[in-house]
Amino acid sequence: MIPLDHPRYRSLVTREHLVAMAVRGVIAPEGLIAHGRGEAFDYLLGESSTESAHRAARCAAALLRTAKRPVFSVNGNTAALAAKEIAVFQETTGIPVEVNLFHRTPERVEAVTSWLAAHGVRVLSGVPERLVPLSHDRGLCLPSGIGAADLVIVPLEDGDRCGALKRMGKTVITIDLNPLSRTARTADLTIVDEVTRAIPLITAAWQELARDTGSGRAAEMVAAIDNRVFLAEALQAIGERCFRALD
Ligand code: PTJ
Repeated sequence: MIPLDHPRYRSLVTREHLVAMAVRGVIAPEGLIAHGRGEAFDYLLGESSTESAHRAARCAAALLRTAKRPVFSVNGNTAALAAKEIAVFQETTGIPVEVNLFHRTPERVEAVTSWLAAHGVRVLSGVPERLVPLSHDRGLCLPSGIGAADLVIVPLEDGDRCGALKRMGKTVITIDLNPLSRTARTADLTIVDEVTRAIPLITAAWQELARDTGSGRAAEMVAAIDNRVFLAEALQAIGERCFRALD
């Protein structure tokens, strides 16, 4: 039992939830380690969304609104942490959701899909094919989903898929607390923020842009995106917070 007055209450409750999700097979055991890395960066960022992350989320909404066939790619950690937020995002934007796993087994695909469905997410189904040129199972995707997408959101993932998707001509948005990760540096746009905070920011920005229909604002925002600026701002935020902690 975690006491309510524990200074790290939220973090401990999340950890407990993720352990339960690992027992159910929604997240891989390795996902617990990935969460720990994310927590460390979130600690350094102050565990709240920076002004820079808010701007990046608005750019993500602009990219999504100008895309022709965007798809939201969901892995075990993202599903376990943010199923509710993904359901609201999908309800608002109508963007399809596909499950894509690194530690892929039929049982885990089913566990992640059921968990998402239980929270109201409509998950794409079909027979996956190895369409993304990778030697591991993240290369498997649905021809009508990620296979046909012009833009893919790949939260919480560090590896080679982002580069492979870009070489296929797709635009990639990621959500990653580590501004130095390979994926964060390779993506067209990185929101350096915690996934449960970042997804609602994108949803809200989508709604805000919807009120601007016809103004061409989304296209202007897309043209101005410079991902290196967002990464540099995140590193600066981390640095400033570290120095303030010493005062
Ligand atoms: O479910 P699977 O089989 O597809 O596997 C998922 C994991 C997460 C195990 C797999 O994608 C993996 O190993 O990821 P990495 O390489 O550890 O990368 C995860 C990235 O997400 C790291 O850069 C972390 O800092 C970051 N991260 C971790 N937790 C969060 C996060 N970013 C945003 N929000 C989080 N809650």
